[in-house]
Amino acid sequence: MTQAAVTDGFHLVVSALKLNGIDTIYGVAGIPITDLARLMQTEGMRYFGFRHEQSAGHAAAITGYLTKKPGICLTVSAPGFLNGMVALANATTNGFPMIQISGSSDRSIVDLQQGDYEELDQMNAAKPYTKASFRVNRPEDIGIGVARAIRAALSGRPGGVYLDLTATALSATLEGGTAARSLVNVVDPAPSHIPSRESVERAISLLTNAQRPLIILGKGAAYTQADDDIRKWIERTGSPFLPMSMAKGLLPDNHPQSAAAARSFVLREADVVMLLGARLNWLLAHGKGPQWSPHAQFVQVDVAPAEIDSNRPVAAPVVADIGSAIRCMLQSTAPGQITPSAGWLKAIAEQKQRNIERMRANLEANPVPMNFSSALRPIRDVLADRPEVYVVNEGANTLDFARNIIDMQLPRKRLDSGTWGVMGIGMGYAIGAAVVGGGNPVIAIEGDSAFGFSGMEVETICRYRLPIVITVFNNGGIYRGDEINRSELGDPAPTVLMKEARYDKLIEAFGGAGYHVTDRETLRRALAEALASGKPALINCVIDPKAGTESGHIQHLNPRSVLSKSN
Ligand code: ADP
Ligand code: TZD
Ligand code: MG
Repeated sequence: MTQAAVTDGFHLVVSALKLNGIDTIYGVAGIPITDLARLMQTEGMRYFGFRHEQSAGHAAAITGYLTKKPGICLTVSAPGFLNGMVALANATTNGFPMIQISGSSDRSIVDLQQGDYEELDQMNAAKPYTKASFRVNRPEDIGIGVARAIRAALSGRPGGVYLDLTATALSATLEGGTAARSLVNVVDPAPSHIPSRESVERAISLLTNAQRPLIILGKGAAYTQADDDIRKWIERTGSPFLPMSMAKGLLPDNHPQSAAAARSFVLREADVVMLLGARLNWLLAHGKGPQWSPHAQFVQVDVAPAEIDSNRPVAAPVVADIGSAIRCMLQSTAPGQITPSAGWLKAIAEQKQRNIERMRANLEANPVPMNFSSALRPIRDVLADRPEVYVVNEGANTLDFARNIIDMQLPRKRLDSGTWGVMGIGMGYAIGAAVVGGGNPVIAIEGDSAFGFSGMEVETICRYRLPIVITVFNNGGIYRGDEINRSELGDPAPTVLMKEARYDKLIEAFGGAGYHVTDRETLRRALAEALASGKPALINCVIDPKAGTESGHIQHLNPRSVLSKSN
């Protein structure tokens, strides 16, 4: 920081962030942070102004995931703060490092509930949804407040942190020398966690004795950026692996050891399962039930000690950061020491072949109107030659089909609804990836319902001229567009959306390229043209309203009334 005779809270926030290598901010301006956003730009930071704080927050969260530096979302008080909170809570749930910074109203009035402009006790409201929640009341504490937020977001299991900046602290002045001394350069904010030798030996011994090992890669493994060592480890063990959705591409989906096309089979039959940065939550049926062998034993590598034994007993916990753990394991395992049985590998290969044949038939079909598989076919083909493109994906059927059909070849290119299965990440993640993703383009594959949650950010995409192509899978509804209307008042059924909606017109309003496609070949051409242009585009893909299933692949989680006439 250049030492002025006197400075203020606004300047201190900017200096504290810059000192720690943070140069990108997403937010919505207003009292009391408008001048902060302005100052960020004049001080050389990139500030991206959104239409809704939730999308700004999602952009920040995915920035954290992709860069391993906390993504920053800047909001106004009370309602702006709350709008951002879904994204901050989602970041915490997914383990993405993010800091939401919100301005707050006069504390003396807020605390006595005397009805200030945008009054809310934000720090306490944020606590249940964050890793940590701090408030800065004095300008001289801004440096340490930012430092605590950065360390809390990045260390251990990463997550969302809330940092409350009172209007008073922002506008207060401070003598230049005192201000400079108050700033903190955070040293080693995410220190390595080296595993204990015993834990590594226990894990290796279990894997060495396994007949039917399986390695499950989660987004914790993708986040770590230990890509080469993880690949070496998988190849050294010769074990089949399954990527969770955001870990797709950590090793390419066409890697011979990938068991993705035999998922149910390997989950049911594996005798030793190594979890690498993946939780045994609902996405893995909690490790229980008919999907799993009751005799399977687990190795779990995770930086969060309390994650171990969360759903099933873990025989070999390795509490460590994945990079360090894998390095130790590679050092302690000779080539050929861990060898899956030949029968196991053969059975998986056969199972894979059967499923690949079945999928091929679906991908060859060319129905009119398009269904999910046939619309994904041209996207799959285009992406096969463009591995650097980011894929953002949300919806129900649109998510399930795309996850299975779109192969990923590079790590951290697939960004999706994640642990909560949340709708609304679409445009925020797409913008974040376009901003920090090295200039690579983004294809957002969106259900028509999912798109609606953040659709207004199309204006943001056009304003910043980002290379984002949005494909809206328009089946006229949540899950399906053909629900029979049972209302005697003539209201549309709960899952129905407008079938004739022309989402392509939306982007045209802001100068982007709109396409309306009803068949596979037109979609292929539109996508190629849009990607080649490097400009914002939206392709409205008309999908058969009857093509999907209610709740997609998670129907078993959807309670149905046993008494209702509708069943
Ligand atoms: P997925 O949804 O892909 O299965 P999860 O989000 O459920 O993945 O699990 C990710 C796990 O990875 C979390 O338990 C988290 O604590 C862990 N994790 C995140 N970063 C690291 C890291 N650097 N080293 C070890 N574990 C990590
Ligand atoms: N609200 C939020 C924030 N997250 C959610 N997951 C939901 C509501 C419930 N929900 C789903 O779980 S998927 C979905 C909703 C509303 C949308 C599915 O419709 P879609 O996809 O058009 O996006 P498909 O292709 O029609 O299935
Ligand atoms: Mg839909």
